Amino acid sequence: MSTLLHTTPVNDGFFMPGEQEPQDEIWIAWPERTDNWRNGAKPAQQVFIDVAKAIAEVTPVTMTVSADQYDNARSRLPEHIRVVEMTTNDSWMRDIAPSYVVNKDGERRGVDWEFNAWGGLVDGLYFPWDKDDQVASKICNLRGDARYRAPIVLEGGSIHVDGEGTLYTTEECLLHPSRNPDLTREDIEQVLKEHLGIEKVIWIKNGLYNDETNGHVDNLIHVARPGEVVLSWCDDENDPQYQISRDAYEVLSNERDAKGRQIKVHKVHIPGPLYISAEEAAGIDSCDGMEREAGERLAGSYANFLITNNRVILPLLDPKRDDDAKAVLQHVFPEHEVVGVNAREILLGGGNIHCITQQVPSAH
Ligand code: KQY
Repeated sequence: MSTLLHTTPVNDGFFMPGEQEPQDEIWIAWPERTDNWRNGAKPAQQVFIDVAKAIAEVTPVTMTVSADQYDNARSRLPEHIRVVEMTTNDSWMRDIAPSYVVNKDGERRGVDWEFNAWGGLVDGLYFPWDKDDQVASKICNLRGDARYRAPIVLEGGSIHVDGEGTLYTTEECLLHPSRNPDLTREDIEQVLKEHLGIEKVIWIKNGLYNDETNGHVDNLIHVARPGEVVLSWCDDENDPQYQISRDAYEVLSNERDAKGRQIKVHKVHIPGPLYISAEEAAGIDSCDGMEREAGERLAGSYANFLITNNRVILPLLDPKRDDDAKAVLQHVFPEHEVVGVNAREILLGGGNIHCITQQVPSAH
């Protein structure tokens, strides 16, 4: 049973730790909707299994799955991965699971944001999204964690925190008219401060080119640790990503974080550019909200990795670029094992490994 709290995390002494901190568990949701995942979602399911197995070697994994797919998921996942029945509208745990906050006394609570499928009736990707919006509360309930219902629309993939007072986000997403049109930048900062215990917000202008989430920050950058960020880069002046990455670099290198540090930026070149093939597009059912036409540019990024305990789970997306990306990350995380998973099938659904996972930090 989970208690709904009517105070705020910051008033209660809670803050969100960075992803580089120790974790107790990772949550993932089994993919099945055929207007997002091609060929009956079978190829995506295999990749979700690969990701879950790579994580489960260092961190316990719970997979949620619909009643219809329960037997399939249970039989295809190894026993040590917990499978629980839960209805969702799709499979983006980063955006629908709670953002966990902890305090100095070893307690942990969930922050449950309002979810509107990346834009609601303005430019959301699907309707309805009510089951996704219930996921954070259901996870808190199953785990027995107390929960705060935050008063704004927000997805976990639209923020990165360093756990020492700094939050990174994009103007493109958090100030988009489809999220919280009645709130100013200052109002949003205030809610973030109250709910995540942060002191400073670093606003990057835009997210990755053609990202259907309205520019989630987790597809453009990744916070490696306080004061160090991995940034998606592009060397081709004719690629629309070129200027987006340079603008982000400009902001990151001129800002100081909450503790006054200069931010060290590690550049990782984007894969591709990558596009949906005719064969891939033909395997996806038509949908009103999501563009899945042959030739559509995919928002591919190596920054969309997951840090989980002593591992980094990296999406492999392009044989011409994968090795370089892996080398950059191994350099940024010398103490971690960087494990690559072929992740094009997740990318076809509009996100990547960071987007399909949500961590429960250890509390001590
Ligand atoms: O956290 C993310 N960047 C989620 C991607 C969602 C894509 C929906 N099709």
